[in-house]
Amino acid sequence: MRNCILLLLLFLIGGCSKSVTIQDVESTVFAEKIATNLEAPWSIAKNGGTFFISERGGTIVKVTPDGNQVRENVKLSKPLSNASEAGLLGFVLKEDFSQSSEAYAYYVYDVDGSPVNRIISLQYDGSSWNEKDILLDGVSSGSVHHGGRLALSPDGNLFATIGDGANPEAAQDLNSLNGKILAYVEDDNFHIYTYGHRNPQGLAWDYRGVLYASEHGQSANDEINIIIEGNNYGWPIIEGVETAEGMVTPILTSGSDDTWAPSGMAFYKKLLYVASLRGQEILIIDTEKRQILNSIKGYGRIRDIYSDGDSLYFISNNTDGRGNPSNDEDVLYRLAPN
Ligand SMILES: [Ca+2]
Repeated sequence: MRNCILLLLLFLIGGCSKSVTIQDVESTVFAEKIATNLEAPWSIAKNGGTFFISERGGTIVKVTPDGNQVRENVKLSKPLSNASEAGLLGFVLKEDFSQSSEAYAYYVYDVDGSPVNRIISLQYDGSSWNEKDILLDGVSSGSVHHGGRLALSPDGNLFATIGDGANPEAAQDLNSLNGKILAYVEDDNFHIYTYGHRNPQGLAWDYRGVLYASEHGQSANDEINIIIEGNNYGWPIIEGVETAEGMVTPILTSGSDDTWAPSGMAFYKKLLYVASLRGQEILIIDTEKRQILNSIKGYGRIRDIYSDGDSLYFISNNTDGRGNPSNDEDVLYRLAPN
């Protein structure tokens, strides 16, 4: 009884956030299907009550509040690369999408048979998406590790994650854009924000505006890093818990024996939710305590997670021909709030 009173007091003064939050999380684990029959979905965007889900094959699925689901064409000036992990990847709506009908997208195409990354703006006409301006081009991307995540910072700047393109040394080369997180200020160019990354695929800002990124390690040693401009995150010199002067070690790593294959992520109620492909789960992380509190399993490989502040949404990733998924369809889910 005394413990109960103590817990209640801690709860009332907000000092028991961890256990309260776990209860909160466990009660939200029921997931509702919002869209089904997605094909290798990669990124979730939302405007009002309408979702736009990018698919790696070069389409966007629109899901309206009444549940109507339509697959829309994306007209690009180059055919998409068929390389492993390549295609239409990151996708975000511009902040003023309701007025401008513009979005940003990240895709991989081939030059002389080799994959190249490009970031563009897209103009939406209500039923299809058309390439408008090229913001970044010509980032050669090797056979794998194309990065591909796009995200808008709280102050509206576009960020992009670029993989090392299977060329590890490029991550330490400040003349290369491979193995970098880039920032773009409107009417300017992309610049290198941080470097020494292997294949980062998730970006999210916490309630204080601190940026975090997820990154695929080499066979294991997946990482969650706090991203601060100018920092070197070590790849390929260090990985996982290894340390070196002038290089940053992650706040969390899967360790040398485990693999998450982390992709998209989002903050929700001050906790970080990370999509895990190989782990076939959503990791729930307290970034201040640097702890994994819990995970949500049972939906197969997870590619992206999105929070609109009221609910969390995620997409499974069982149809892109990778791994050994336990489910065989791809779905947009909503994690029902309490
Ligand atoms: Ca690292």
